[in-house]
Formats: sequence, structure tokens, C-alpha cells
Amino acid sequence: MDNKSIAQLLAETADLLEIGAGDPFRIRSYRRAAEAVENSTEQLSSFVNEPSRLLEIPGIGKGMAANIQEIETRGSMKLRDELLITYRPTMLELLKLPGMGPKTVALLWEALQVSDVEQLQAAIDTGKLATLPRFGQKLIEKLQRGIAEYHRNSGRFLLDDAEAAAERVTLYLEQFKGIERVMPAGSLRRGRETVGDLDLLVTGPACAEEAVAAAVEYTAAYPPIAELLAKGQNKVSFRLRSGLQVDVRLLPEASYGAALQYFTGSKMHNVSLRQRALKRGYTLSEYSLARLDDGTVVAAAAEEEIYKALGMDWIPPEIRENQGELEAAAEHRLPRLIEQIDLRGDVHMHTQATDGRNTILEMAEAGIARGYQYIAITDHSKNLAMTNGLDDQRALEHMQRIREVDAQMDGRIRVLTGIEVDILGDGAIDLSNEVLAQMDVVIASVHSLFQQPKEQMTERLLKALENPYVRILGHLTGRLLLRRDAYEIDLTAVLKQAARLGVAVEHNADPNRLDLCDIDLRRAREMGCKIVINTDSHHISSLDMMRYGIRQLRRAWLAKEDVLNTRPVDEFLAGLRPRPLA
Ligand code: DGT
Ligand code: CA
Ligand code: CA
Ligand code: ZN
Repeated sequence: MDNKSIAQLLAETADLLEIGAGDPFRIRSYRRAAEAVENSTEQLSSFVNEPSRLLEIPGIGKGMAANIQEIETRGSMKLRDELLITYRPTMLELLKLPGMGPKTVALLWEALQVSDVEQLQAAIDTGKLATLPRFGQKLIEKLQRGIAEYHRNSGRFLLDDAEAAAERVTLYLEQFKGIERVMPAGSLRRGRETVGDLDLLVTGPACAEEAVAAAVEYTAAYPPIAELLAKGQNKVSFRLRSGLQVDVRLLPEASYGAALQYFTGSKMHNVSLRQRALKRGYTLSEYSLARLDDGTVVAAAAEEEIYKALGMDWIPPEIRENQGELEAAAEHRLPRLIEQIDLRGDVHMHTQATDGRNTILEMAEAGIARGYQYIAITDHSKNLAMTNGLDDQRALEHMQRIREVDAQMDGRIRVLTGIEVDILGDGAIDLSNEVLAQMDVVIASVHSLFQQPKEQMTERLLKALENPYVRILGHLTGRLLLRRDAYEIDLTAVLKQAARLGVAVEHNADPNRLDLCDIDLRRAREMGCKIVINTDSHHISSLDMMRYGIRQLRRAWLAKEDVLNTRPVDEFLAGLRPRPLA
């Protein structure tokens, strides 16, 4: 690693400490070290085997030298990892925006609970940011330019952000008299984990050919438009201030189905479908399915009619990826894909005992409000010191409180005990077996040392699976969408072992994770793995993230039967890895 990268990690750590109003001396020591490293004329990585030479650099003491060595060997340091769990990696993204410093980020978090770029955008859009002291128009404009730049660099958007943007445009369009329906197509309708741009289809009397001009004008006047890209006869394309592009198409009812089919894609699905149409003597376009010989329209108003005319069942948008769905639809053997209503419980969530924001009781009530029969409280373990993770003793006490709340619920919902226990660097589990043995739901997850080489990481997870009390593997690859790649791992080996031992793998419905991804989930099912879907909520409102995860399960062709927490509580518990006999 070059000096500049080392310096950057040290400076980031200082920033994170400052966001958390840490000890000013400590903050300064990291800043000074960052400067010293950056200004050093020697390449620090060449000192790996001579740590004493690090001490010769002014501003670097023993502790800092150890930090630098840790950064050298594994690309990060413990304090930084821990801070990133408390303060979200997204806050570092915020810091990169021009005009943003740690104090500003801290203020945004305290005043408006803004912790990422999208939330900042929302705070600008709703005018909330302007109500804060120090946020004058100039600064807000500067931030706005920074946000657009940030998105231009990544090019794609998280599913929840894309969905929220689509909902806002929809609300606006539906206010126009004669617009009756606004339907997202494209990757958003297919539920892809990230979205490149929005494709919105609009119908209603106002979209009839002779009337459409006024509706087009109205669309182009959507106030949050940052840049109008195109305004055609029945199409408007624009870019929002966030950088997200939106393509709106206004269509007469008669061709709505054909347009929806076409613009939902995927492109490869459409290519295959068109070939099928040609073989049967039809031509398929965004306007209709028509006969090749005389042009008679066979189907156009509804998607179902198009698929039906081609001898197929209607195909759920999530699986339109040309991965065998056309064949299955033609042979009438598409699976009945899982739906959110099939879920009976959510078994990964945090409370105030560690880094969650609500109490056990509040989580339980929120679970009832979502129609669940059970939830599991799974707080962090002690290795995650910055989250105030539980040690054996506190875990036992916490379990006692969970049982009390469970009793208090009087059967309205079952509150299971649990833990999200850390998988340590060597694959050991962070709490004692004695304690784990008493818990219903033991989820084991990696939260540190992401830079381990592939073999070591694989060994680490295989070793963790050997612990007979581990019943679920949490967010298995550690990725954060658009921010942090999955760590290197032999996933096949881990899935094989999980299947053999009966350990369930989690799909984490947090739109930042959605891990395991659709493709790996499908593979996990085929390999015989049990599958659980969880929100990993840190707040009652996050329980609603479930819908993003459900989309991924559907994309993985999973049915209700494939997912453990669709079962009633006793069957769910019986479906988990059996505990060793005492
Ligand atoms: P994205 O925006 O990158 O997340 O992905 P999509 O799937 O939304 O792609 P997009 O916005 O380029 O196009 C929307 C849909 O329009 C796409 O899923 C299928 C359809 N489409 C676009 N271009 C073509 C094409 O050249 N041929 C065919 N058959 N369909 C297309
Ligand atoms: Ca799109
Ligand atoms: Ca598009
Ligand atoms: Zn976790």
C-alpha cells in the first residue's frame, strides 16, 4: 500500500472519530499521523519488517506504528472497522462531498438523521436542510453539485432510492387530469438489486394520441428536474438532481401491454421472446404482437394476452432474465414465487442493547404490526466493541429480558432469543458454546478483517460452520452495494458445507446488502441449502425493507417452501440445524 492510501485511512479514522465527537487529542493524533505519513519521503510499506523505523517518523508513536502495520498487512485497522459499523460507511461518502466536514456530517445526523447521500438529497428536496443553521443557499447548491457528481461516478442507484424516486414522480404525474396509471418498467419492475435508470409508463385518456401534448408538457414541468434530456411526441426524458435519469412514456391504453412487456425487459428476455414470436409467424414490438403475413394485431393491451398468444403462461417480471423462464412458461411449469405475505417472521434484528435504536418491546410490537407470528432479537457480540456488543454475561441477561417481553406478549407474537455472533479472524465464534446453546437463533457473521486472502476467508467460514450452535450464516459475502465488494471467498465450498450441516444461509433484505444475491441464492437452493430472509433491522421502520429482499428471492426462483421463515414458529425452529444433545 502506498503512503497516500495509508494516510487516507488514518485521516478517515480521524474523521469518523470526529463525527462521533471523540477525544480531541486522539483525533489530532490520527490527523497528525496522516500528515506525517503523507509527507514522508520514504515508502512506509518497505518498513513492514522493521517497525522501529516507523517510530523515527515524527508524529508516530508506538500505538500509531501498530496501526500502520495493521493497515499494511490487512488494509484496515480495528478502530476504523468498528467506527464504520457505528457510523455507516455511507458517512464517509458524505464526507467526500465538497463543503462537507466531520462536524457538518455529525450535525446532519443529529438534526435530521441524515447518514447517506440519498437522505441528504431528500433533505434538500424537502427544504429541511435549509432550516438548519449554517446551510445557506450557496452551500446547498454546492452540495447539490457534489451529489450529482457522486452519482455520475457510480452510475447506478440502490433499489430503495430508485423506488422512492419513482414514487415521487408517480405522485406528481397522477395529479394530472386524465393520467390514470403510472407503472414502473425496466429493472425497477424486475426488482434488480440496483437500477440504472427509471422507465415509467403512463396511461389514461390524457395519453391518447390526439390529447397527449398537454400531458407531455406537464411531465416536462416536474419541479425536481435538473436537466431535461428529451421531449418528444409521447416521451420525456430527464435527469433528477440526484443524477438519476427518468424515461417517461405516455401510451394509449390499446398498446399498454405490449409497451409494458417491451420496456420491462430484460433485453435478453425480449430477444428470446421475439424469436419465439417469429417462429410462430408473429412479430412482437413495443406496440403489439401482430401476424407477420397480414399485420393483424393479435395482442397489445395486456401482457398476459401476449404471453398467452405465444403459448406461454404470464412470467413474473423478476425472472425475465432469459434464464430458462421462457421454456418453463411454455411448459406451464413456472414455480409459484414466494410473496411477502408468505413470511411468518423476521429473525435478525438489533435493539438498544447494542446498535439498534428501539427496545425489545418496540421491535415486538412492530413485528405484530407487520403481521408476523414471530421475531428473533439478535444483537451483536462483544468483538464489535463499537456497537457495545454483548459478552457472555450480558448476552445471558439480554436473553432473560427477551423472555420477559415474550411472556408479556401473551401469545400475540413469539419473541425468540438470539444473537448475531461475530466470526473472529480465525473462524472462532465470539461467545461461549454454553451461552449459544441456550439461544433459539444463532446467526454467525463476518464484520471484520474483510481483506483476508480467499483461502483464509474460506477456511474461516468453514471453521465457523463447525461450531454446532451456529444455525444461520448472516450476510454471507459482506458486500455493500455500490460501496464495498464482496470479500474473496470460495462460496461453493461454504454453501456445500452449510447444506451438509443443515446451517441456513441468510438473504439480508437491507437494500445496501441484498446478500446472498439472486444468482447465488438460486445456486444455494439447488445445492440443498436452507434459506432464511431477514431485514437485519436496527430500527422498527427498517422492518419494511423486507420487500426488497423478497424481490431478490423471487429473482432466484424461490417458492414459499424454499424459505424457512415462511413456516410457523415450531416448524421454523425444527427446520434449523438441530442442536447437539447436551
Ligand atoms: P437498467 O436501467 O440498466 O437498470 O436496466 P433496464 O433493464 O431498465 O434497461 P434500460 O433502461 O436500458 O431499458 C429498459 C427496457 O427496455 C429493457 O429492460 C428492455 C427494453 N429495451 C431497451 N433496449 C432494448 C433493445 O435494444 N432491444 C430490446 N428488445 N429491448 C430493449
Ligand atoms: Ca432502466
Ligand atoms: Ca431506460
Ligand atoms: Zn451483521
